[in-house]
Amino acid sequence: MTATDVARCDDEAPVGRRLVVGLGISGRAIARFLSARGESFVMADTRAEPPGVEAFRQRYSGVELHLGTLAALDLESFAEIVVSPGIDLERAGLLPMRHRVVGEIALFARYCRAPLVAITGSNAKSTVTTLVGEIAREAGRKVAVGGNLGDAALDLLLDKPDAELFVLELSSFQLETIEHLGATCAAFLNLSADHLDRHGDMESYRLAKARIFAGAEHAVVNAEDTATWPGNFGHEGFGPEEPAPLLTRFTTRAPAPDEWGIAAVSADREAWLCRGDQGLMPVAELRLAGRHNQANALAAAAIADVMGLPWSAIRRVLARFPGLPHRGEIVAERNGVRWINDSKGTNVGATLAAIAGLGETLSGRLIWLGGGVGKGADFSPLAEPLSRHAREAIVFGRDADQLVDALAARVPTRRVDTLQQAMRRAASIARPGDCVLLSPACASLDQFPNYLVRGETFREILEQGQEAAC
Ligand code: UMA
Ligand code: ADP
Repeated sequence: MTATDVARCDDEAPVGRRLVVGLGISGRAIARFLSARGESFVMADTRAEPPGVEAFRQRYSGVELHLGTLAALDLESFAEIVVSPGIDLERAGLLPMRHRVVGEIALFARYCRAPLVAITGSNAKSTVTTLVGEIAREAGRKVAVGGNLGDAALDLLLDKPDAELFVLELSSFQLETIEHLGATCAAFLNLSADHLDRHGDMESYRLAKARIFAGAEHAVVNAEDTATWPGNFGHEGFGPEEPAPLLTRFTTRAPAPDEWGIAAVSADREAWLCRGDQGLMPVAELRLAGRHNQANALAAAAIADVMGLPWSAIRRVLARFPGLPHRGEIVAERNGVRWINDSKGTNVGATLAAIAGLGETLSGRLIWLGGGVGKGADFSPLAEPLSRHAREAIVFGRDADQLVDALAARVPTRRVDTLQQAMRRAASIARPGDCVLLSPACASLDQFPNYLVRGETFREILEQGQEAAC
């Protein structure tokens, strides 16, 4: 960021002291960014003893720190309140101050001067974000990738000042507070139930995500999921005064002339990824498996194409990208039984995609491990595919009883307490050809710090052979 940029951006920033809420990854990035710019701020966290508080005190000894309810602060005295994504504005008592509330991503948008690709959706965000970043790198661009995965957006702005392109994964929590993002390309990949405990209902969740289109030049959306289309948001997603973005759609069916999709374009009728009738590459050359990953590859190709990245780079990356850890990752093959870690399957939509992808490939049956924090979701859509593919559903964690209620009438269902117990039960009933799938359809926070630790625990139990112990 140059001095000229800072001066230009300051026009948009309110004058006065700020309140920063949250001592997590985002809050620390906001504090670092404001400090680097010499801005004064007060730091707050609604928890009495948030993790990392001592490290913060040491690093920012001159910054006033407030812990506990925000009601104890004179909120009116702050020119701007910068919240972390985990903050529920209503619960934190910030709704009356809504006009002064922004998030980390609003600060990013205020100061970012390079083109931005912004990616949201209920599922596949990390996979598509990583693919687009890899394609840009392959094409020789200086690209910075982060947001809801990896580095916080504001850390990227400080640490990669020469980036020619930013690619950000954005969650509904990060988008909820956005008024104007101004992405060169905004992608909304899919919508299925998630975070309903925070957003209340599907429409509020969808509208939070739709803010990704505010000020966007191009939109990439899912042709098979009308909930992702910007035209469906009325004036809630972006203001009536802003022109609608140019639209590109992707589908796993045969594409319309300007869409990305899958069709037989070669003489031998082989299925290809294509844009209209122009073939990009045969589906068989994709390293990622499953129909859902074909959609992800098409979304990444569509975004890369919109950003002017060459097809040769797209092809090379799609042919070699093995997928991210904890997303349909085969971690062991034992006695003819495959063990798959899909710990990032944290909602029903993700788990349905994982089951559908695997169902095509199984010679035996599926043993499904799920449970944790359901975030207000309806688990009943899992019953039909599990009744077709599963030997047993083994459920654990806080919302296990809700899973039993949703599944037991159609699928043999066993309730246990922990992941390890679930794995022992799975090992005791698995037969050669079967697949044990950890794709919990739930967040992990009742029993693990996050989904990564849940996935690592699954792997460690297998590495130590503890799934077989009694
Ligand atoms: N919290 C409080 N009081 C506070 C501040 C936080 O109780 O004052 C609680 C929140 O309710 C939450 C936790 O602390 O339970 C963390 O919240 P946070 O906003 O401080 O989170 P960060 O550490 O800043 O991490 C966030 C994202 N997490 C959430 O949105 C919950 C991270 O995504 C993201 O990597 C990071 O910003 C940087 O952008 C993680 C995530 O789980 C992977 N995201 C959700 C998802 O993908 O489904 C949205
Ligand atoms: P996100 O960042 O949105 O959580 P990820 O790329 O990390 O997305 O994938 C999370 C999970 O979503 C995966 O473990 C997989 O089960 C599921 N998934 C991946 N792609 C899709 C898709 N296109 N549609 C539905 N579910 C998907």
